[in-house]
Amino acid sequence: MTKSALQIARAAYQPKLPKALKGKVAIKEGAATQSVADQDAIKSLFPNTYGMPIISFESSDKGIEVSKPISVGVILSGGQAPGGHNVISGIFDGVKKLHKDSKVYGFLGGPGGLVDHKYIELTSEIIDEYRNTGGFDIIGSGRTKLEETAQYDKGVEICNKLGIQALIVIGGDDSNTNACVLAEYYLQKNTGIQVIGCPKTIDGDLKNDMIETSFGFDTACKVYSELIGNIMRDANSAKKYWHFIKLMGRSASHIGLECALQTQPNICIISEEVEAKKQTLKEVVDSIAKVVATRAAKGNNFGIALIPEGLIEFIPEMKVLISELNDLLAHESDVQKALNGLSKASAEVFCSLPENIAKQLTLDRDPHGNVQVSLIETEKLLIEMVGKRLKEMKAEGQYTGKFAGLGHFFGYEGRCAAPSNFDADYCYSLGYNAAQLIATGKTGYMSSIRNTTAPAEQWIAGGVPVTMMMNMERRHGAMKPVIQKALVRLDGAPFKTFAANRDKWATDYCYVYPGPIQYFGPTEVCDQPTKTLQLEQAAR
Ligand code: FBP
Repeated sequence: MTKSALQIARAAYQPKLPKALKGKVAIKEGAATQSVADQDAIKSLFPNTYGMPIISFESSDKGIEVSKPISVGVILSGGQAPGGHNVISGIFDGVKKLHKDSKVYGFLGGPGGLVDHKYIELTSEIIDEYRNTGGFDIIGSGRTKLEETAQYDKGVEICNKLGIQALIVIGGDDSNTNACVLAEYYLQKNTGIQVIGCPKTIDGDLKNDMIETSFGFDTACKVYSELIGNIMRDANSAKKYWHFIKLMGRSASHIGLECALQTQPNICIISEEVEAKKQTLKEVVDSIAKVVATRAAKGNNFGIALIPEGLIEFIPEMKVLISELNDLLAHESDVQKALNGLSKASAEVFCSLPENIAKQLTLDRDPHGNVQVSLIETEKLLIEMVGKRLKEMKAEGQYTGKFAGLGHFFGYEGRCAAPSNFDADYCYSLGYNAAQLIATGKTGYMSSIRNTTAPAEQWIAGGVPVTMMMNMERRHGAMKPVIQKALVRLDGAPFKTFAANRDKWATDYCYVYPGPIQYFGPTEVCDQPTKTLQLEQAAR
């Protein structure tokens, strides 16, 4: 296979590990933990994996030793995120270091591979082909939801057949929730199979005190910010278009916020703020039109607006509509019949939407019952509605400019980029660390690497019980235990920094052009973590 010059050079990159993981590793256990909310409910659902201690690793001469080889099964779950291959190479190197005859199996096409017994053994030849590359193509990913005991039992069958003692699920909040359910079940059934999770998602919404960031967020945001910067230059050169750029991120607006901090656009909508202020769709449109008119008054009939993919679900009237549709469509596949069940208010909202957007809202849900927001063209909806509003303003004498809107959607462009140095190091460390969790017999834990704004050498390695991150939420019309999603905090440093600057960015010339990710060169160019992480850590 022909390789690019960068691919060849990048294959030789040796990801950095925290000092604690470099030599022999000793385990330190902290105090018992509890879930972030709904403690009684979570405890009763996870009697074996609730309350376990937080774990940290330290380098020590009397470190963990294993007497026999370790066999591990790896699953990539959900949307691609840069660095997945490095997690797997970290796992591989970690178990091989513990015992040279250890084996890593990869289940093909996501969690479905475990159930259908589709797998390959990952040899060093295969692993070496994928080090420091983007994508999940080493074994593929999928969104099959592991939620039935029959699926768990099929997993036991294949693990016993291959001698697998532990599964590592590399996934987002939903996949890690399922991994924890699996860990609990395997303990209850005395299968001897451990389950460890790794925090993945470009969306950045799987984070908390112990998980500082999900992998892939850093690289994806850098790719989008490069593209936004390029469009800013174009806009500022041609001075004739308003670019409405929708950015991936199923629910939370972390990606939009991070890209705004990196590029300083004229407008960036933060869904969580829209929800907190209970803004209607009309109010969101009015606020955008106001900035367009203010810029036009200064002769600037161009600009950049960042729109988070999940916005539509945070606008109160839309949220109610979508939640009703989710429940109705979970029980009724005939869309027309399902629509008849809408409340009067939601039916009115539904009818007021442009036909294409209304249709997009009724498309198939993902396996977790969520509406697939990446398929909803919010950027086009806003261009259309802002255009209409500006016409009204013109008629009222409040606007004299020209408005030509162009829509973009950046999502898939960033999910498989070659991981930045940060993600390459972070992912490799997460994987290597997961191997230590397995060697210490842990299950129901997520691999955790902290202190990530410091040089990698000083990162803190360990494990956090997944039950600690859980609360009860309504899913598919019923209350379920799930990892609490981390939305943008309006009292957090990243949002506050954005809010303090956005009025200036709206009207003045403040664009920043981050340029492409750099893999080789000075550390201030190549190794910077996201602004979100830097601001959050600085505020601690
Ligand atoms: P994960 O939560 O599984 O990491 O996926 C996130 C995501 O990239 C979202 O940003 C996006 O809405 C969704 O996946 C798209 O899903 P698909 O790849 O199935 O089109």
